[in-house]
Amino acid sequence: MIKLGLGLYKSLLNDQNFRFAKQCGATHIVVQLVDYVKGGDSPSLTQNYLNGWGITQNQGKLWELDDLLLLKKQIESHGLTWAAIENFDPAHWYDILLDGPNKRQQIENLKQMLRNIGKAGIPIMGYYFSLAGVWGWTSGPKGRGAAMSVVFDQDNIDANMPIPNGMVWNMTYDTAAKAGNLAPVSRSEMWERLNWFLQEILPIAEECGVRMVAHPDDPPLPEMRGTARLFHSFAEYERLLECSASPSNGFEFCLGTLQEMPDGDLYQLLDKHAAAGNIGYIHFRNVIGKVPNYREAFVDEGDIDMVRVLRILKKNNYDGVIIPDHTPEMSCNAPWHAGKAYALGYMRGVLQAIENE
Ligand SMILES: [Mn+2]
Repeated sequence: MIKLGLGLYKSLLNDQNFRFAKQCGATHIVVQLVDYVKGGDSPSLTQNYLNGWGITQNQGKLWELDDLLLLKKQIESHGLTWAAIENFDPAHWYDILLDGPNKRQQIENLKQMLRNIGKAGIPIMGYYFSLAGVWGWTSGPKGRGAAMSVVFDQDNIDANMPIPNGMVWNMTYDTAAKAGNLAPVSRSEMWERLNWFLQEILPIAEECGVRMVAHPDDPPLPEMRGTARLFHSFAEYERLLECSASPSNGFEFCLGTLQEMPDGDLYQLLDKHAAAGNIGYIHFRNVIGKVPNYREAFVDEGDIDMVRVLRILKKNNYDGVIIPDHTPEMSCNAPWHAGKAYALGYMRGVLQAIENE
């Protein structure tokens, strides 16, 4: 059975939003513990994030088992299941991404957190191995009915703008960093860093019963801000599986980001990896266009045939979670919630329609 889930940012992890998820028909929650999307109970992706998603000050503050168990209990008190955590805090692993002096300590910290995640019974940890991170979006009333939505238009940004020192993954981790910018980082260097990370982390993940799943690069350009991006095409994304045959190695399969890539047949890619069991969970997002020009769309109006997607998942007996990804924001007092409710209603409707096919 395909499971319907909702992803919640850190500022949304409260009873009201767990009830909201339940009301929308979701059974599973994907939790974000990094405080990067701003706006409290009304978060918005359509702010200007070109100068960063904010400052993180969680260096050395690990996710402790007691805190995870407390949140789990709260989620379960609403009859929901905690399906996954999405994204490490840059404070926890900036030197792993940057190959810096603290990477040894940071990988030991990540391992300790994985042990906590495993003990708490959370089966999946999603991560995004990227230096520039999610960056380069512009936004505006570009969606259907002038809905505020995320746009990528390479002509409107300077994709070569370097990353300032003290920043990685589009978040500041060191406000006192010396002036200057990150030196360029090559593709082979990025693969080396990812491989080191996987070799260290996957054995522990396996031991703890946690699956590590990687999000593709958003936006999927081969390079941004002087740094190579690992997962900008189908072929490069699939290379992740060649790094390790561990059952704990898999995909956080973002339909929107993959559709934005210039190459390949998304349905074939999905069919292949759903059949092989390589997918941890799915970002169910639609989009119009591809790099270098696209806009994120309502789930029913984009280039992806989402009904076909769900039929492919059903055919392969996919029993993981699907969550709406960033949805266009709707004109009302709760733009984020309305966007998610719209997407979840659509997803639930299609799932019911194809259930007995
Ligand atoms: Mn995504």
